[in-house]
Amino acid sequence: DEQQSLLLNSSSRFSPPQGVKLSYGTAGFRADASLLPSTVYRVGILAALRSLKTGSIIGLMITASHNKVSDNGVKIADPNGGMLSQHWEPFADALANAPSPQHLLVLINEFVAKEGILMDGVSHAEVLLGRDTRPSGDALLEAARQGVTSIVGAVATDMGVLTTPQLHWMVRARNKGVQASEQDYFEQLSSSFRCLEDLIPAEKSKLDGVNNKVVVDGSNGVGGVKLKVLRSLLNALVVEVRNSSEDGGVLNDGVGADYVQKEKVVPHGFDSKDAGIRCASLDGDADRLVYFIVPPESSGRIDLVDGDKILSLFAIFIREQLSFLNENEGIKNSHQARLGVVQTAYANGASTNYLKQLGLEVNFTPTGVKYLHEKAAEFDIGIYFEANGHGTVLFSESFVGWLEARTKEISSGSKGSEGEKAALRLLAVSKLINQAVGDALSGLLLVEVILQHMGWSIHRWNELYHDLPSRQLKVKVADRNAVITANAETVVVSPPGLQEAINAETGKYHQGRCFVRPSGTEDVVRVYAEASTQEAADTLSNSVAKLVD
Ligand code: NG1
Ligand code: ZN
Repeated sequence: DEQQSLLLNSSSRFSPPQGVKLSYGTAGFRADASLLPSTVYRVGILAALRSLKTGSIIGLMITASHNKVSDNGVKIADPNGGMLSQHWEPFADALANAPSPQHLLVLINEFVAKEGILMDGVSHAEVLLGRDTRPSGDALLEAARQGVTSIVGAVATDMGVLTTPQLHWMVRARNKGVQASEQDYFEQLSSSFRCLEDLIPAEKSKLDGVNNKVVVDGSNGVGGVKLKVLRSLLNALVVEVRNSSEDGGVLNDGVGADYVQKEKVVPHGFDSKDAGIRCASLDGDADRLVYFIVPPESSGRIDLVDGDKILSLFAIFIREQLSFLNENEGIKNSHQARLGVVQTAYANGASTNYLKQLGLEVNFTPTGVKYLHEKAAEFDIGIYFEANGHGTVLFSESFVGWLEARTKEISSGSKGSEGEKAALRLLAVSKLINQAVGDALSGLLLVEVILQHMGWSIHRWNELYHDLPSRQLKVKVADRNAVITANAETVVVSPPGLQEAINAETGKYHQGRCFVRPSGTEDVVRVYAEASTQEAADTLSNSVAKLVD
């Protein structure tokens, strides 16, 4: 019929690369861009089917994040703006690796039958397409569009060049039936930021050591471009953007959040003239954010203020607001909100200790945003961050509903009690911080306004606790999946004996901690070690790397 011939016809234009096996992984498909047209086309088909199945709008983002400019990738945003449901991942793998159009058709027909997807030609499907600034993005977007429209009744809407979190935000907003243009995104972020600024305690706003300027490294990508639009809607905050895509530098080359966090060195475009000022780095698609300080002496090293410290800052602020709510509202109005924080094993041990000392509930999940996000969604307010700077703050619908009801009672003009102000602040945070995925732009605005609220400089913030020295290594092995872990990847269960050997090594070091796990995005086993000195962390990681090899 019409559908079958449409698929056969369009798929014959996109032959899969020979001898390459692709896997959806924790961050979608990623590879050298020249290998990807057929994969992106097929993910377009998958997105259209997902839209038919869910009766909702789906997102398709073309990006390879912090990877090199010649790479690209593709991932799906589900109706709520989160990652593709895990039970569709095997289908994504099968589609990408189907050797011929005929195989592809069989796979699609089987899957459609199994999932009970209605392909009556009448049902409507819509996929929002976005891409980052990579030169290969244009052609891959066209492949995605052809994939989507090879399903009868499906339309593809090109949203243009976007950050990854912007596309996720739009998908979520469209499915909630609210305004979802890029302008709406900027309006929501800037208005909730201004609301938080207006609620800064008067005595805090003029403290020493706090200035209203931040200098941002855009990784030569899309984030800097969007940040320039956003800053035009703010007045009190001065944002200087460097390494923006139109500046001509190479994407992610010696710049960006991944580089700064892993190498702990000054990115291109920054030098000792920036010593002591507040600096931040975004990654290539602006879903990661880290801060850093250039020290006065020109060693080339930086003081890193990573995702763990961003999490800690958010946790302090939110905990303070919750305690104002509880103190001032008494039992009658009080909604005992459950606050939880979520980390992975890569979180610096000093951050975990600090959060526990604050009396917070700290949870651990395996690496991968989807796991952290899912755990954080169990709380009224769930804060999650990876050390690399990907994270956000999730608010439960019931708690947002409570905040909305509570703040409606507040007569405009009189911002009343501390409890009322706290409710207004929390509601503004829920609008500022992206509820779909980690978002460097909304994260940056929240960090900035909290620092102003506290009257803190970046130095004061960085002094919350001192990171334990750590070292991360990669080991190439014959089969990385021979390493099987448990307890949020902190223990090796297979091969037998490996964990005992790791324990024996780790036990030799003061404050030693070490774990190994297979990477979800690279063909390596990662080794992470922490100890009381850098030398000890280095030696521990090296000896454990030998055990893995
Ligand atoms: P893998 O390759 O599974 O370690 C890396 C990052 C993750 C996450 C994903 C997705 C580290 C140690 N791992 O995963 O945190 O960001 O990429 O991009 O940073
Ligand atoms: Zn990214």
